[in-house]
Amino acid sequence: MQKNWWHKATIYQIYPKSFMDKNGDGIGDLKGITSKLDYLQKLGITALWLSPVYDSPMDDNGYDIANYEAIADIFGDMSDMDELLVEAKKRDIRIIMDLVVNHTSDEHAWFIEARENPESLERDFYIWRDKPNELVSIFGGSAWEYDETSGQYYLHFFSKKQPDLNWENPQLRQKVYDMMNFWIDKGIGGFRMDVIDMIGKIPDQLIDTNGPKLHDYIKEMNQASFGKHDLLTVGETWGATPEIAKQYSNPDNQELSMVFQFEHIGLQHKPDSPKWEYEKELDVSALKAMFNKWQTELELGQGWNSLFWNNHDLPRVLSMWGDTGVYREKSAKALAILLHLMRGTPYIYQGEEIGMTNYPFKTLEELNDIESLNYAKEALEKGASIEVIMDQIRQVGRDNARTPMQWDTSKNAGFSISDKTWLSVNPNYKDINVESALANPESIFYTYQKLVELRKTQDWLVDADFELLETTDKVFAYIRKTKDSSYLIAVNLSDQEQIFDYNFDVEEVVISNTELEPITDQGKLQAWDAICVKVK
Ligand code: TEU
Ligand code: CA
Repeated sequence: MQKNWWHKATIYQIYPKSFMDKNGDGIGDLKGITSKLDYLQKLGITALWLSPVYDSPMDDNGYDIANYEAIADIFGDMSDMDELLVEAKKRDIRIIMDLVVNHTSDEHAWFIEARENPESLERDFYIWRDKPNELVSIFGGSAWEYDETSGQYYLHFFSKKQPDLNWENPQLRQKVYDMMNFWIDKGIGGFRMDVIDMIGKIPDQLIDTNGPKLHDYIKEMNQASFGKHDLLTVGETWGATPEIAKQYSNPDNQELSMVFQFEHIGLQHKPDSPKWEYEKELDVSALKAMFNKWQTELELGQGWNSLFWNNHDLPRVLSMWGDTGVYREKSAKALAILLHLMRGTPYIYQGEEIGMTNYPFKTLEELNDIESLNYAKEALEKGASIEVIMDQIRQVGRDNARTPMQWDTSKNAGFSISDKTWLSVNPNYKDINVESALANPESIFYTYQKLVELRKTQDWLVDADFELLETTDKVFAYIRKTKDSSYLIAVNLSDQEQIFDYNFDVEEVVISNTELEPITDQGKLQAWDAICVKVK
């Protein structure tokens, strides 16, 4: 079975607006990222996934692209991008670009032409109808927007400024592949593919995701662009089941390296409800059952998992499922150990490695995210109270993940010298920041550093089977087994002592966030204990 570099990789996601501001305008930029490469090298990560840095009016923070082959002014220019690629390469770090091809910005030249000239080639790059149907936008309201100029409606599954592309059009598809090759020729390490499961939509049949031609398009894309190169490709697929994920990631199918599946993230909200109806407590049994399913179904050679708790669309996992009080450090390490020792490629979202938390938003004025703002407007109109809305946004709003990276204890946490940053810095930055983390050998940072190192050096993390152990509710324990060795991973996902009477003979401690003895002695796990041991 062929193995690729990304089987032993850990990927670090950067949200460019919030990582590091080098020119002092209050917004992160490419030079800022380059200036922090030594830090990232110290963490040890193999590749960076950059959320979009392309030219964009920033209606959805760059997920609305006006020019795929240019850099947004706020981030710098193409020479800054080239410099980042060169400097990253020197440190053995690859750059994964965000590929947003379900839609463009309405300010993209294709859409401008399509709108102004209904006879143009570009008209058919988008989806136009005389009458809207009942499809709704993920950001609220109808998915159809009336265009005065031509008297037709265009489809937009996200904001009005994000018209959906028409993948049925072969010329459009070729233009996308050419653009991908432009980036591949620059020497990038791969693509993260935004809502890729939506490109096969059939609006007239109300099919948004997993349309009948989806996998044909992906195979065609593979052949026409990245297939000939040793790149990492990861699709964002909210509705993927293990069956679907295998279809994408089985190497024989020549589609993608892996996909992001979101089933575990679904536990953050009430079943079959919008994300805003969040769950106060983690259902640990459900979480175990889900991971068990994904870990056993996607066997090596049959498919490959991606492993993540956080991204730029999700609340901070520590605030959601960990402990932001006395057990902040310990619970952050526990969540990391639990996830990173499973089978798949782990992803770290900026700030996760120092235990950053949600932001205490109090008013709508403090927000930037179009999804939260649209939701608040709609909910207020329907009579919801602002207190309830703000509570929901504090728990699950996307801006929680997007506040500036906390580097040190200086002004704006060292993120920017400007008086105002585009989103406020979390007031807890004096306690939670990179400088303090690096100075403390017991910090969360060093647990992540160790996990990244293990991923590179321990073959069993890739090869071993996964077997869930039967334990009490709050304990998540599993065995990774190869033909010559076994590893036990046991984590207490609560702040209460838990029984753990599994009988094991420790050969070696691989990683832990605790002293091992109490566990072996008492058959118990203390609050947020997490261990990985090689067992006889
Ligand atoms: O996200 C896809 C998506 O479906 C999200 O909008 C998701 O439903 C929501 O964030 C949950 O709160 C991708 C990007 O990751 C996101 O940032 C973009 O806004 C979106 O696509 C449109 O490009
Ligand atoms: Ca800047």
